[in-house]
Amino acid sequence: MKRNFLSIIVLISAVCCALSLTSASAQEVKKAIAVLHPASGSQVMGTVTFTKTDGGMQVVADITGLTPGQHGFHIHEFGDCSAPDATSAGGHFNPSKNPHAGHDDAKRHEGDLGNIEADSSGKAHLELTDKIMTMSGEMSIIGRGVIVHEKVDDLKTQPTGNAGGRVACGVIGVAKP
Ligand SMILES: [Cu+2]
Ligand SMILES: [Zn+2]
Repeated sequence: MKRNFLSIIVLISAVCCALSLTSASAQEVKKAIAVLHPASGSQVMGTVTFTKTDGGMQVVADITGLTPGQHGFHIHEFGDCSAPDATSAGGHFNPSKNPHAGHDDAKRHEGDLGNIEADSSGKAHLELTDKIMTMSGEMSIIGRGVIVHEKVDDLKTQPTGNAGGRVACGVIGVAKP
């Protein structure tokens, strides 16, 4: 008798758990965030948020600790910042196998966000709207890496834009809506 009671309790909690999992996965992801941490001995850190809007993906970045001027800014293939120089994040995220280019070019890596410009105090703020990024399916940016580079991206040298080393790295994760 006691045993039956116990198994009913176990069954009920299993059903509840399964139901809550289903509802969580059915909910569409509309906001993601990457928290950037210093790489290659830099002091560069910050946040990048990605928000799905009717006009496209809104990207907002706030980064500190940069040298003044422009720095290459990309989504890279892997959400792996484990290497001290962040090379573990792989190359630019490029599921469409396009050439490297600028953010506003028709053909570009999905991860090409161009440059972010730091002021004289090393702070950078960037806002842009992107028409091709997605948070679902094979081309999803969730789980990929965000990299800030040491140097300016020239938007044409293949396949990296000649932007030099990696000074910050973060992983794009699901954000609280
Ligand atoms: Cu990059
Ligand atoms: Zn690229």
